[in-house]
Amino acid sequence: MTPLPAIRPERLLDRLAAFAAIGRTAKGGVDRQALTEGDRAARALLARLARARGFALFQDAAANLFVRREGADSGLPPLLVGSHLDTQPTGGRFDGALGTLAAFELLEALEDAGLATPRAVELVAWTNEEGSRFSPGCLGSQAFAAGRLAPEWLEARAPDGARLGEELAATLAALPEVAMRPLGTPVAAYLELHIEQGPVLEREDVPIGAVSAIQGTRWLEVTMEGAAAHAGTTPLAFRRDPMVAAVAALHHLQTRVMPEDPAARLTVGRIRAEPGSINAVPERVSFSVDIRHPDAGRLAAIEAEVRDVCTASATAQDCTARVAVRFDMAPLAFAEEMIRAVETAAAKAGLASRRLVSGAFHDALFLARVAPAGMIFVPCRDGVSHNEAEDVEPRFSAAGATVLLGGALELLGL
Ligand code: HGY
Ligand code: MN
Ligand code: MN
Ligand code: MN
Repeated sequence: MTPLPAIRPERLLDRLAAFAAIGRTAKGGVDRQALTEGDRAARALLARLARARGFALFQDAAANLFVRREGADSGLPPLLVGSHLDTQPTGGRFDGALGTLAAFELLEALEDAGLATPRAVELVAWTNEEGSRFSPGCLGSQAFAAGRLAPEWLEARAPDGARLGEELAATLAALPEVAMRPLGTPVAAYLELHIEQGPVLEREDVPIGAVSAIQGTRWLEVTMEGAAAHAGTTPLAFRRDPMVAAVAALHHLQTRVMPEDPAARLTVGRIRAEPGSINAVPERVSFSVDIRHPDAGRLAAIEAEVRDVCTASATAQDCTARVAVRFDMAPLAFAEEMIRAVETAAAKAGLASRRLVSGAFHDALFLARVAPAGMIFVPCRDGVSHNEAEDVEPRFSAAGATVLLGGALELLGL
């Protein structure tokens, strides 16, 4: 009887440390933004580790990177496990990396045990989950689910001016020996381990979250336009100042939306004035609005409120306002059998679990469009994420990887 595979926690922690060193920031976080040299270095390390274990490697036109351990019937769609390697500009060591490296640990545990699985098991590292360098987020998993890379995405520009098309080509070219495969190959099921990025599990001292749903997300880009003018000579009555309009709109949004609806999340993370000169009234002010809500109707209502407030604030300053939707993901409920597979795996490992809704979006949102998808959460310290102080206790990293392996065995019927 082949012994059941087991996670080797110290090996997982070593891998996490090795990847955390790629793009490490002075404060001990990670800056490994999508399609940068750091992202390419992390992909190269994963490819090296995979080749050393004899796993097959593939990538697709969206630069999603796959590591495949063959199964008894190579014609069957694989079980897919994974997450992302790209990070926020001041990101943490675990957001994305934990799920990706726990998936690699899963493949190694299967290999160490010599366990023949009925179908292949594949790890995936999705391209540009974060969306902070290039919009939209979840670009790789969206392209995979749609079976196509939207041409307009290739024109996306990073704050440093880089064009996504070139960065994508450079990333593909950085792994020339990795075989290409079509976008959107069939998948039997998808399972992702991720840190909760919120306070619930830690506060309740529960090691495993069986994610029941993911709330909706909508990203808006607001552009207010007025007239550039001299800071010293232009009296108030002659000004058409988009900064005054933007500040009025932001004040309304920040003092009304979340206080009036505790389930709503509204974040303005980026604001830019052009030409950005200290002694010129700006011609243009643009800012980002990240809206989250578990209810699709409320998400739409908040977008409408943003539009109304921005138009009114701009008009009051004899300016104009444009609001573009950059990213739009409806709330998603995971299938009951996938939530149960996570709960069963946790119970078999003797770990307490509880269901919860994800406040963050994830690649699993798009995988759920093409296959049964599920997510496992583990606690992160103080619920902090998208912050260099992000931290996870080693016991929770091991617990998450154990449940990922257990969930995979459940889904494989083993
Ligand atoms: O923004 C998000 O929800 C994800 O963490 N990138
Ligand atoms: Mn993430
Ligand atoms: Mn993130
Ligand atoms: Mn994610």
